[in-house]
Amino acid sequence: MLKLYSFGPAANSMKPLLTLFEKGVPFEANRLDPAKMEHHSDWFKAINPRGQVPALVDGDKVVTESTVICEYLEDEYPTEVVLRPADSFGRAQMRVWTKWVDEYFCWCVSTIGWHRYVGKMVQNLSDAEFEEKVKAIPVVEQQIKWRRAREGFPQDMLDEEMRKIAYSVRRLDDHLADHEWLVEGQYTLADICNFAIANGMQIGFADLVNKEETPHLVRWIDQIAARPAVKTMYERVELENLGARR
Ligand SMILES: N[C@@H](CCC(=O)N[C@@H](CS)C(=O)NCC(=O)O)C(=O)O
Repeated sequence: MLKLYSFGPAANSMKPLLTLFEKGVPFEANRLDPAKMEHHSDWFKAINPRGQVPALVDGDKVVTESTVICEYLEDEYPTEVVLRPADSFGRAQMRVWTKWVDEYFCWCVSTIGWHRYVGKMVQNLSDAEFEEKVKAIPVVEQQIKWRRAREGFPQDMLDEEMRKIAYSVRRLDDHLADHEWLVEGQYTLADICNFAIANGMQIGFADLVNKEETPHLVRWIDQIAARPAVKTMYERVELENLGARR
């Protein structure tokens, strides 16, 4: 059976999780606890040497990178639920949106998330305890991000990320004003991958994402949140215990 290692239904982890629920492909869910830094433990780095979630294990193969996992599932596990356009132009449009979320939208939202939550997680550690944790992080850029989160991100960096977030939600809202889904006429991986980042912004970024400023974006978020697969995903996770089965 497929095994998915994730932090649960949020951000990059949500992309393959929701894809699996939409497609109805059975899988073993392994939820890692970010507060315990389980993703930097040796057993998990043996699965993904980058020490990041999500990671999909399919027999003796490991697939990483959230959007790549979604495409892999479409290729390897075709079901009657098709999440990719049949034609090349449709797939190209879909990939413009998945590339954009991976390279732009997810990063600005992530930095503000780290500023708000990750910093607090590590501020209570002594310098020695913190350095011990940083030593276990395999990706240098992530070590830098953990340090920045602890020290406090520079204000000009936070301002720039907020500018990018405002631009991103404007771009989504403008497009969704005359499109039901991101790709014309079909719910695709583009919607899943962008929803994974945008969902919750009505609360976390309520001054930017709300019915007055971004009515189309809110309509699209609500429309996806009402899908049976999304409801099942949240119900299932409520029943799971945090901490991965190896
Ligand atoms: N490009 C990767 C990024 C993965 C990523 O940033 N994962 C985050 C969770 S959303 C993570 O593992 N963060 C913990 C860390 O880097 O220490 C993907 O799309 O899968």
